[in-house]
Amino acid sequence: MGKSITRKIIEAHLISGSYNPGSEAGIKIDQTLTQDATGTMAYLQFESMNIPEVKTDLSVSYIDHNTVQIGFENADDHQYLRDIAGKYGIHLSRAGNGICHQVHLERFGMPGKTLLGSDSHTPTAGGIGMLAIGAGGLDVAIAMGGGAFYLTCPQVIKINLIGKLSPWVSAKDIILKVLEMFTTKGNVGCVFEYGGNGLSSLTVPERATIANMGAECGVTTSIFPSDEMTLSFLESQQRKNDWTELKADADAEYDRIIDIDLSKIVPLAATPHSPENIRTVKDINGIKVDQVCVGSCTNSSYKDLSTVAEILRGEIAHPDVSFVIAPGSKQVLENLSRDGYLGKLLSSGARIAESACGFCIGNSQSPPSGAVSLRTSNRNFSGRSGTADAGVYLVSPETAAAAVITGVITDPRDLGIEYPLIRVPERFIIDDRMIIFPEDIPDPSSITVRRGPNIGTPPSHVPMPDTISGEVTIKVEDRITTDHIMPAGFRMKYRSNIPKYAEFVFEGVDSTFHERALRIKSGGKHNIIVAGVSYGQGSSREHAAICPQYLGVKAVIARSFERIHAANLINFGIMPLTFKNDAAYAAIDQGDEIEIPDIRNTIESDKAIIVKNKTKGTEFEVLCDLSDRQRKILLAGGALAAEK
Ligand code: MIC
Ligand code: SF4
Repeated sequence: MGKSITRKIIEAHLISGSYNPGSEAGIKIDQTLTQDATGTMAYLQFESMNIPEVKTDLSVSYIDHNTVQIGFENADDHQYLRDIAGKYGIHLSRAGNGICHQVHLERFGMPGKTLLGSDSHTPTAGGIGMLAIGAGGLDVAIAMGGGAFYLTCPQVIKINLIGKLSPWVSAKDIILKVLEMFTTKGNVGCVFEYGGNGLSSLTVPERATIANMGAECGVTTSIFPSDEMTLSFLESQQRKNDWTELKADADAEYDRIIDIDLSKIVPLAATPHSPENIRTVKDINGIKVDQVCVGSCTNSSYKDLSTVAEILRGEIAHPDVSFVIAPGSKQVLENLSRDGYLGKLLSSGARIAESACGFCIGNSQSPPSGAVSLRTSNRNFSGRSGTADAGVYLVSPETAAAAVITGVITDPRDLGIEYPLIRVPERFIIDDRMIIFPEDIPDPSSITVRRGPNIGTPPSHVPMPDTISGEVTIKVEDRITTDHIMPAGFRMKYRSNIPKYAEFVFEGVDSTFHERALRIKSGGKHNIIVAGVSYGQGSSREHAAICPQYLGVKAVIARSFERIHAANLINFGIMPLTFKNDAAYAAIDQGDEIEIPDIRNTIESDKAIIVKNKTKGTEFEVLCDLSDRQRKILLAGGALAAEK
């Protein structure tokens, strides 16, 4: 039997284990990326490993998330990241150079290589044929130190894209279709591998849009072949030598194969408050729109923004619509400017935001109370925009542009104009001077790392106790995202200061959590979180594990977990336990006193884990499928402690 692309790359990078879906394998990581919001913690942990220089082929530190700089905190972080990069042989992409995933695609991504990034949308680089995986900062730090990245060897789902998209339908609509089919739950441990004749009309940035939002389905990653399209993208980036062909064998084996007929896809939208709430744009036609934001790592390419410019043709934004654009990179912005599109967008009243995450993570451009915001980004969880009661709809650039004109949700095919065909330049203006290369640093060892008052210390680790004994501090529903656990937006400036950031755990869900957790901890007891299906959806932020750990959380019992969050919990010594059935979840309440006896022994001997509910006088069994490596980490109280 032939091999999938996924299998070929994993096998070529195996350090431990074998290609055996469902079991743990360790792979070599060629490239890493971090961004500032997860990077400071990743580098604090990297520093504590005492390794003189990164051991990857390439590691890039991007400054793109927290660029608002209200107060000293973000600026302190940037300074710290700059010094760390210089000292340890890391490339630094300065604030203003663009969003990590867009810049990585343009300047560094290479087909066939592995990329590990401390951001859940790292799979964007799957658009160029990389095996690109999102992880917590500690896993990335370990990879920078030359350690393996451990993943559950995935099941590979082949998605054949057949035929051609109709005018006014674009890559965003394809991935919204995929989300409609797969939802945000139940895809942990899978990879989406794309193929089919429809690929011949999909450029690399379009493929990247699709790979980017595979993250919303919860898959390990998404990957495309490397073909002529990939070559011409790399040529446009003056990087043709980075190209290699990459394709699945004709008789490759897959766990599941599905076909999507591109010609049947219509403009779609993810409606509030989940990327899986898919409706056709026609179905929601006419809803009044207050804000339109075009940008984010999903849809901020040259083609995305020039298409919007051409649809608007200088028409001024509807008086009730605030229209914001955030080009994905300095390169995109410069080329839009050269080719006249920036001027067109300006004359349509676009508010030009920095080439950064900005509105997507809710640290700027929050919509008014109760507003409807149409965005080309990838997540519409409640509150993520910075406005608790705003409704965010995720749409294509075409659908976004239509609403800028009409002021209401509009199927762009109803605009009655011809679909603009954009000619993407064969050569972009390339200017890498906003990247500080390791070669630019004359004497790395002489660098003294500046640590402003916002830079804390790496998290400490407490070994697993003999018995977990405490209280259910909070019981939450299904699909709790890391945005619910650890809010970003204007709280994100505390990413490098754990005691401060921990004050905001579950802020939007139950603002008394922090206080109650501290009370339980100071009473010598453990905090236990009880949750529903798909706990920890969304981002890779390990703070959603570190801050609870700081508050004394020792176990999360959920109906199911998302991959990155479960790995982060283990990395910080928190047991991720799964209910065997829904009845057990239903029978437990917030405030119940819980005991998990003899837990060290149980972990070591792989025995069944029994949870005693002392309040209810009942007991039930939970599941925890651990590798030997994970057992060691949990016993030590965390991955760094286990390494020592
Ligand atoms: C996100 O889109 O939620 C983020 C902000 O990029 C996160 C990373 C973070 O929380 O810093 C992600 O996707 O991993
Ligand atoms: Fe940035 Fe948004 Fe992309 Fe996250 S999803 S990396 S916040 S643009």
